[in-house]
Amino acid sequence: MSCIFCQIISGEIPGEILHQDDEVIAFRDINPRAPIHILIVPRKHLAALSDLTEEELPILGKMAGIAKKLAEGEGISERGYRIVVNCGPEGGQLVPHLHMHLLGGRQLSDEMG
Ligand code: DGP
Repeated sequence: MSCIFCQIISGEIPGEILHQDDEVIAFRDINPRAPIHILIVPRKHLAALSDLTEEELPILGKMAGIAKKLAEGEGISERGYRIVVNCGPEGGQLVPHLHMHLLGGRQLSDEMG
């Protein structure tokens, strides 16, 4: 199994896990770009947003709901935060396993790219 996120999901390599259920797990990013930087990841190996079928799309809503709850738990709901899904090479996706970034805890740049 070579996918780094699949290895974290299986427990083969450690991650600071903040949420897990039957479909999704969330853990802190190893290279945080903000004081709070959490990755929300489906357990199923889905490569990228562009690969999702119509049937798989609802996982994104579930991931966003978990991001919302994690932001509440981290105490950044009022201040605000950003969720980001990078897709493919030009989208800056380095890990080919669908994931959502939750970033917050500082004023984020208004640059979107
Ligand atoms: P992206 O560029 O959207 O594919 O972001 C991938 C993120 O994954 C990046 O911010 C760093 C993070 N990451 C890579 N390897 C590991 C790891 O082994 N553990 C954790 N916790 N995060 C990782």
